[in-house]
Amino acid sequence: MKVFYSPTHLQHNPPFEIFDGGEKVPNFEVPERALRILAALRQTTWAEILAPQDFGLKPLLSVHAADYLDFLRTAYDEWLLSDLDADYEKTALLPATFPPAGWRRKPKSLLGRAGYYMTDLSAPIVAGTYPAALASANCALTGAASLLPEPASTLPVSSFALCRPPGHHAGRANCAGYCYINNAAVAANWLAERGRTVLLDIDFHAGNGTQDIFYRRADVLTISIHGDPDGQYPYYSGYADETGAGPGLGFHRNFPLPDGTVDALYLATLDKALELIESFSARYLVISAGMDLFGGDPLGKFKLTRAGIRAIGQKIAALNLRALIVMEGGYNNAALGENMLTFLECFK
Ligand code: SP5
Ligand code: ZN
Repeated sequence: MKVFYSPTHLQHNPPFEIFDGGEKVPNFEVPERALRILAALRQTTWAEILAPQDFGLKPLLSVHAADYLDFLRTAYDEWLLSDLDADYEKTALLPATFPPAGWRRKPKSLLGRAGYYMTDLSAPIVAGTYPAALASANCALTGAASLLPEPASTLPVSSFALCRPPGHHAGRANCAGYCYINNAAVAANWLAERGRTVLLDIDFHAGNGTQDIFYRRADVLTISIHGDPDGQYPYYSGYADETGAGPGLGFHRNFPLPDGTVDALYLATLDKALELIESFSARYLVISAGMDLFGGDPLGKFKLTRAGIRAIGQKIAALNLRALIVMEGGYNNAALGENMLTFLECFK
């Protein structure tokens, strides 16, 4: 299996985040996450680890607003140059003021724009955020391109984009939840120009950025299975009655599940999602693969076992679609390499 990885992610290492409730903690989305998965892949005989190609900005601009990408590109340098009289080191840009829904003024000032584009306190912008986010998106795009051109064989083809930072909370014009550019959405949009595409999100957290991006589109079916957002991040979308809008009505589905969800309930829910995927008759499948569904994840509330992760992989792989697996969350670093290998082995 081809694996796309760029060491540029190491430049993105935000020092902290702030939890709901106000606790300031070391950022959970650390370089070690990708390094653990890379190390596990290097132990295998089947993973072919490759550098991504540079696809430029065009495929990103099909998914994200140009002004948002400009903000990501320039924000940290502006922060360093700003005359804000800070008596602390400007290691990370993070606003503390956000517009209520419907207030759409976009201030010219840096901190005004920061609150406009940054949705929560877990996605600070540091010196290396923009290059790392670009490299991450290029891993997803190169992975998507590796599913083409059609090989003579009819066997399914799968590849893995070892993306870091992750992407599924990034919307058309906002970062959030450790995510800056929505890697899976960029790849799914690119593939959708070449064939019917489904995006299935199994990260513990609702894929709210992906929902935002594709909500009015019928050409990409998006499905997310996740912890009930009424009690879990990202709180404000991911509910079962959100099924798309306008021409996209019926082409987004959410499957919220309760705290403590075990393998059996998860797999029964996955079966419903897979039925929807089969009736969509897709050619390409993008999987937002977050391993924070694993029992005991510090940011998740499910109780899935490793056997459960294998069963999820086997069921999805049995669709026999050309599949791009895109790394999202997963914060039990000691288990992350093995968990991801277990999932990927179902697709090789
Ligand atoms: C990509 C991804 O998985 N992003 C997840 C972002 C979640 N951020 C908020 C998590 C808050 C969890 N509350 C933790 C309580 C720890 N004791
Ligand atoms: Zn997550």
